[in-house]
Amino acid sequence: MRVLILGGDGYLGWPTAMRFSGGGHEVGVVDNFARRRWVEEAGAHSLTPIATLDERIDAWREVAGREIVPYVGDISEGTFVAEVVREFEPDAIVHYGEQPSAPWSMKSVDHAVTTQANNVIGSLKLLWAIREHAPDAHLVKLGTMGEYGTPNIDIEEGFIEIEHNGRRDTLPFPKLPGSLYHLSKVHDSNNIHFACRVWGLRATDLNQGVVYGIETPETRLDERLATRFDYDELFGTALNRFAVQAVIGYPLTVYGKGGQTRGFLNILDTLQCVELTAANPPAAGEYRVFNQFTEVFNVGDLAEKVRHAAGEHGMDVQVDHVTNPRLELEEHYYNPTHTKLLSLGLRPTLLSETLIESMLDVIQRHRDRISEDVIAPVTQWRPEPLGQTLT
Ligand code: NAD
Ligand code: USQ
Repeated sequence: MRVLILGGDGYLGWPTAMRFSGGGHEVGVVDNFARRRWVEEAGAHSLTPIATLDERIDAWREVAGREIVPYVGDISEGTFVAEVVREFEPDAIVHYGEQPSAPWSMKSVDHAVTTQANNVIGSLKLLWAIREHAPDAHLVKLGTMGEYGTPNIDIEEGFIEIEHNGRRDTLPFPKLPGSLYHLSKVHDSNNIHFACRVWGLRATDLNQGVVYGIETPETRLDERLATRFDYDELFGTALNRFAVQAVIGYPLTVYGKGGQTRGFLNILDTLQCVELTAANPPAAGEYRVFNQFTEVFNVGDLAEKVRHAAGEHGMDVQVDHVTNPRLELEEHYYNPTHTKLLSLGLRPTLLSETLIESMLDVIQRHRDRISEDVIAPVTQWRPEPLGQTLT
């Protein structure tokens, strides 16, 4: 299969590129290095030292004897992505190439506009490129569980059967995202659904939960193949941040009561899910939604798990309840369905003490690179905290 990976220099994109390439597929990666710039502008950096994309590709050739073709450019600008799709002739396109941080999207009007323009225009240009140059290609698009928000009913996989005034229909599941970033993914989903309904494209929207983990079998092959790992308030995600905080004895930053409940998955399972999805494409005109996570935790319990595993490692870790910078429900019902990837053969990598301890080991190795200054949450959802009532 010819697989084009948009965002192939990122946290998830680079390991995905190596996985497909190692599996014998022809791989192209597209990136404009925006993530590297955004993190640097925030005064932060990846915990793991990361090679340039060219160095990574050279190292992969040396280690695996395989080529990965780089395309450097911005998918939201001009005709760049159309030219790449025309030249590469992909069978599958894995689209990770977006601004992924909720707090970053809430920092200022410029950050909000950049997030939505980058994500929505980039995906829209991609849809036109597929329509014009590769109408049979399968779009595997990374969406987010946060598109649904936290409604007081069970969350289905993309669609819900509704009875209204005596009539029934199956319609897109209602969306109540909690940040302008998450909202950009809702806009994407609507555009992708439209492109399938109206142009007959085929796509799978992967509503992914929060990813954790540092290493994959491929990143371990050579230090130049490491993927990035962020722990700052903007680009670090909950469990990854807690593990870094534990290593340096920084009290774990549970926001508010810590009852916020989310779907989580290991980076190894992101790769498994994307591989399984690409191997099982939908029919022409079909728009599928898979909820991509393996376990549900609330943030407070997650912090306790890290505290306990770190304790076994001889670290004395405190858990702090800091004022929540976000506007979100801190105690709520959460029961999302996630059966479609399991029925394709997903074998979940569940969060264990051993797994947390192995993350702590890797973080220990890079301990000198950790900067405490970028950990505390400063980006507020509202100009002044107005309490935590979400309406
Ligand atoms: P990332 O920022 O590390 O990867 C995205 C990559 O896309 C970056 O390398 C960036 O430079 C590139 N990019 C962004 N805009 C681009 C553009 N206009 N043109 C070309 N390249 C562009 O983020 P990640 O954590 O690897 O996430 C990948 C995708 O998965 C994102 O779409 C994100 O929203 C989604 N996702 C991530 C998580 C998570 O926990 N990491 C969870 C759910 C969904
Ligand atoms: N949280 C804390 N303390 C922290 C960091 C986060 O309590 O130090 C809480 C947040 O308040 C939130 C939860 O943990 O309730 C998750 O926050 P997060 O920063 O780990 O994840 P989120 O902002 O939701 O975004 C991440 C990725 C994004 C992806 C999303 C999947 O950055 O790209 O779309 O996870 S999901 O959450 O399912 O929408």
